[in-house]
Amino acid sequence: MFDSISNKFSDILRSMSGKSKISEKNISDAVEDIKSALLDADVNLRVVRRFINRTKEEALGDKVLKAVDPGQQFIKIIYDKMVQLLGDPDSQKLNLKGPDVVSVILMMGLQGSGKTTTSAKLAVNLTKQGRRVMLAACDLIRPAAINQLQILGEQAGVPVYAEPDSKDPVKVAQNAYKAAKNGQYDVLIIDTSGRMHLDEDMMKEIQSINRAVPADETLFVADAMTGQNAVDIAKEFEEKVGISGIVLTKFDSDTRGGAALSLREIVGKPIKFIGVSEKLDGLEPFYPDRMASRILGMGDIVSLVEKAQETFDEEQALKLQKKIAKKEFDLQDYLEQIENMTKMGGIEKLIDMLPGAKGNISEDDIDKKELIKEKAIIQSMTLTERQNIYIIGSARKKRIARGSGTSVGEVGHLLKKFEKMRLNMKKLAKNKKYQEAMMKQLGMN
Ligand SMILES: Nc1nc2c(ncn2[C@@H]2O[C@H](COP(=O)(O)OP(=O)(O)OP(=O)(O)O)[C@@H](O)[C@H]2O)c(=O)[nH]1
Ligand SMILES: [Mg+2]
Repeated sequence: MFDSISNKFSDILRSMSGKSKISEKNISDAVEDIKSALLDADVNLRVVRRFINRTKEEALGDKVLKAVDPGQQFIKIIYDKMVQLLGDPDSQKLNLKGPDVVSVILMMGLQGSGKTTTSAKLAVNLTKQGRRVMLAACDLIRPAAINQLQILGEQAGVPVYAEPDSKDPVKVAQNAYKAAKNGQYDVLIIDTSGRMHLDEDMMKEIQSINRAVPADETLFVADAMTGQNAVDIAKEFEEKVGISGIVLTKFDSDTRGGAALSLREIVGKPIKFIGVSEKLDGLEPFYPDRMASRILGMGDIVSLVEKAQETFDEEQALKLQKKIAKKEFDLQDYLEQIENMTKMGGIEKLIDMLPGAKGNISEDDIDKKELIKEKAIIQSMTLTERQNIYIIGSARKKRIARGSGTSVGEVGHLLKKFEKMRLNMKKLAKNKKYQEAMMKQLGMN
């Protein structure tokens, strides 16, 4: 799977990871290579453009150019953007009602995309989660369709509702829903017919079924090998019926990756599952981060990315240490640290890395709610006030409290706390052990 695009990405990223210095030209060249790799993989042009713009903007910033290990930072950006392109980490969950009501999953997609197989796979999956599942055979177009679902249902160990003589899939869906309700099933998966190409009858049929038996999940099933063709089809389904999630099948075959990389961005709906074999256990939840690692062709990408984050944090910590050493740490720096909090790891991680700071900066100092309030207070100060808290008298305190929606007492509290913290930091900076550790890190001994 993804062999071609993976090899290309892996080559590009490896060539960058070896570099200790990276120029703007290096980055532009690498981004161009990435662009052509994506186009070769049949990724939708709009998606390619957006991906490239997002990446280039960030990659050309200081975070890469001025980093100690620019190659790693570059790889991290590509990885992060790739994960973002593929979806949110929690998006693969199905939205089903509680177990005492019937939830409906409607399968839709072109002929041969894998709707029937995926219906049975989902049945197995949900049964394992303790759900009571029923399948509904609403493909009345292809003669063997009902029989196929019945065989799969038997393998999956779930009942199949079918009316072999009916010509009306909407009626069958309604009756299936009643049967599911009466039989106390809690999930009804409706298999529908596919056509070679999109046609109006097909859309009308699906719309009517969805109107008669409103679905909790409308899953668009697409063959991963169809490339960006799948995008136009998906858009049509999204417009006419509404898609709640995407299933990409046949990931076990050699797909170039176009559909996987285009669908989420264009349709704006999450990929929830991927089909990885013809067998009934061949359905996996879709994890954007794992897929990104696969596409980028680097088994070790996650550890590389973590390391890049660490290096970045270390650089930040180093800057902070220099300020503390020079006793220049002010409220403006403190505000920046608070803003770091919103990023993962944030200040806790920085504090961890300042030798001896843990224990001297108490847990109390990193109470998140408190920090949000503090941020508002500092933001209501002028830059001069932030740099020199001693000019803040009672009139200024009043103004700051009003501006930040806090009280004069709270402003005073922050100032006192900050003074204490800075005093501790100064003490720390005088501490011999700390100095030695810091000198070593700053490369000054
Ligand atoms: N290798 C592989 N084959 C799959 C996968 N999903 C489906 N298939 C195969 O693809 C073919 C078509 O699958 P179906 O489930 O019948 O597709 P469908 O969308 O129901 O097709 P129609 O009912 O004709 O519209 C079958 O041979 C399946 O075994 C998959 O994830 N991997
Ligand atoms: Mg089918």
